Amino acid sequence: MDRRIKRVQAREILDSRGNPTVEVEVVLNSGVHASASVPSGASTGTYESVELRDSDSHRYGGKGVFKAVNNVNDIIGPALIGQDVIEQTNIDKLMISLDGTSNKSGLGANALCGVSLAIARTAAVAVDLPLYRYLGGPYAVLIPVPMMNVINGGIHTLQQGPDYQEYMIVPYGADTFREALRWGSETYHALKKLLMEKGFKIAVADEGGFVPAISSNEDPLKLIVTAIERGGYRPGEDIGIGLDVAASAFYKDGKYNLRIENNQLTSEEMIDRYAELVGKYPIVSIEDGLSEDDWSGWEKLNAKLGEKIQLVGDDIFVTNVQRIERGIKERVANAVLIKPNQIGTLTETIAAVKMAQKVNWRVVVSHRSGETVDSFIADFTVAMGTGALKTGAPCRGERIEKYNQLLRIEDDLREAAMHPSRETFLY
Ligand code: 2PG
Ligand code: MG
Repeated sequence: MDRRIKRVQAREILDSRGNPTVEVEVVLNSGVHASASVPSGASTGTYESVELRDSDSHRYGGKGVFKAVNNVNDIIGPALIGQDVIEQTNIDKLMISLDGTSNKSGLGANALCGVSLAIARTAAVAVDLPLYRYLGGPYAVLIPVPMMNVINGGIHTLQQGPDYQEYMIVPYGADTFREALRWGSETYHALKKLLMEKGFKIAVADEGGFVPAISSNEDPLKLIVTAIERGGYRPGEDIGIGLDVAASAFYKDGKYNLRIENNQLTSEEMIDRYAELVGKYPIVSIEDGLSEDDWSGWEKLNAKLGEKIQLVGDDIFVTNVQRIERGIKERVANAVLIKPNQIGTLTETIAAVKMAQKVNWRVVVSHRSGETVDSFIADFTVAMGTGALKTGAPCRGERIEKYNQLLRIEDDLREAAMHPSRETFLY
């Protein structure tokens, strides 16, 4: 089989929010071809690689991606013709040098990411392996626990819900992924019923979670505990709770501005609040509890809660090895969120995962709030053996597709499939 690259073709497609994004198809001399598409964030970290947009106000409010598409079609693609598609690392390195900047503002992280993921998927087809096996090898057998975002707030609801961006359920007590998904879905439906009984309008936000118009950031936790019980599960035994506070979004001049509470808190007050919440509710994970610039606050947060729960850095680390390295040295967290498009290439994403795993940090692979039906991250999570994936509520096709792909992988692995033990989430 001739694995050399014949053509790399990008196009502008739409993501789940109806905004443009990049899709890339790779064609080999043999005729084998495959494609991948790039997701897009809303609560984007300041230090993420640059997502190139056209800024042409006549198209999609300036969000068009023709520039990134052209960079693939005119610059990256021609440079890759004739390369063996399994040379992922060399291809990624070549793209990084073609881009020539430290933040991918040259060609666009969306351009690089689309190509990088499409190269991996095409290579997997060329060697006739499922993507997770191609990337992870024969011992990639750990299926993740899903972290399912069932109540949405913050930017993802255009500030119509709570200040905290994501309230997730984490069905870590299930023995298989199939069971975990069922527990999560049943709890989601119990929550829907509960919200209806309480007179809330039922609408879902970008990631499929509900958006109750609520006046407290703590009330969603109470609702979720009730929903878990009504679903027939034990809070803290079968299903825990995870938060993505996305605190960078409401951090200004050294204070955390909680809109619905009409309250401004210091880092210390936020940390005390988390300690209190962890005492009251079965919270097993807090992501971005503090801002991307509040390193000293993070250090204190980790000193206080890092032995008890998972503290995940998203905006503060942005899948960037330099920032993760600093985080490890300064002991600011015990886990990292991983999003391939935050950094740009698959090779850099894998370096970030490995750096965290080397010091026994937890790794949570993540979708973006603007998604496509591409399920790359499901395979990637298994390939890397991270044990955790957050990809929204069990609702909306672009979220469900990742969960469905994990069902397929679990079936494909048969007896070899392994699942994180309950203790993984209970420190
Ligand atoms: C996050 C993500 C995904 P966004 O903050 O973790 O949930 O949101 O893609 O908007 O950055
Ligand atoms: Mg986040």
